[in-house]
Amino acid sequence: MSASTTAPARDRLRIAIQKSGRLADPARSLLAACGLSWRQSRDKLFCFGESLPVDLLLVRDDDIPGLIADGVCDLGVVGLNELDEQAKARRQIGLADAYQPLRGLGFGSCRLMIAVPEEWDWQGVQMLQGKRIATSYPAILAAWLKEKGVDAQVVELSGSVEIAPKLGTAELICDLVSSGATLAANQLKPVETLLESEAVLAGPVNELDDARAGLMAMLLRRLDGLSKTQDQKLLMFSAAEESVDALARLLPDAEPLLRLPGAGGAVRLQTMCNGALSWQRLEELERAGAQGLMVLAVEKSLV
Ligand code: PRT
Ligand code: ZN
Repeated sequence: MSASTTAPARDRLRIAIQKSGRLADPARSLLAACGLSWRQSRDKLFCFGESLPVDLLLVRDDDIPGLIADGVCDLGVVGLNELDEQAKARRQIGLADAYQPLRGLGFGSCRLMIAVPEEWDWQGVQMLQGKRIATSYPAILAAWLKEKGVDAQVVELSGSVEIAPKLGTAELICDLVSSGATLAANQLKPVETLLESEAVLAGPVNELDDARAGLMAMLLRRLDGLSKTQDQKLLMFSAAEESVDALARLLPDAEPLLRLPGAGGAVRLQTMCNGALSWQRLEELERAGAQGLMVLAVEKSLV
């Protein structure tokens, strides 16, 4: 049953993040950039929200989907791999969906991949038929094998999956890969991608119906404001009136130039650009008559 139908009305939002590990620091920094701050409790598992009624629970990443499903937490920052695994495992035993990814957060990127011994001449998924595959993601792997029509044995391991072929517990593995160094160190090579993963903000499938709904909407809006401005730069310069058209032609990917009155007959101009503005590009603008060029990073926006 969902939290919204069982739990009493609450006026503080609770977010679960990883206590320590790859996602812990970036999750905390992102939430802080959304304007949240906390008073650290002595046991450090619960951080009381100071700037807003938004508290943090510091837990193992594996526990985050379950905490949302049980209504203990309203939101969580967790790898899509973990969320998807637990969602599929629930479905396999007939439980209804209890959480969903709300936003991709742009960190913790990795891929869930099939990796085989380097000496295998990879011919395609039919090579998996009848093999034993070691993984910590049995539900995702089972669903993928079914979709591919391959009958293979899933060997569930909670860690050190990459040494399973050497130990003889499986012929190949299905594990997370980021740089690929771990696979290479174990004489394995990646051959198939099951999932492209990143950290996500996960929330319940049912909407909240008390004060937390407003807090959640505000947090999502701030997150969107941050991700929208991530690559945006404000470009400012001044120029003589007769140079403005030529300068605008040099900025085809920017928003239309905004003109402001400048001193001594010059026009002050500004525009938003996406992505990097190289030194070369600024020098080109300068040769075309731009003066006092300034590039400013955009920190926040509410749109
Ligand atoms: O204690 P807790 O249970 O909270 O932490 P954990 O040990 O389960 O998780 P942690 O901190 O290792 O990972 C948290 C999340 O980070 C994962 O669920 C993924 O969403 C994400 N992530 C991103 C990764 C990786 N990259 C990653 N490379 N998680 C694990 N790895 C491991 C992978 O399993 C393999 O052992 O790193 C190794 C491969 O790395 P490369 O760079 O050698 O390819
Ligand atoms: Zn974990």
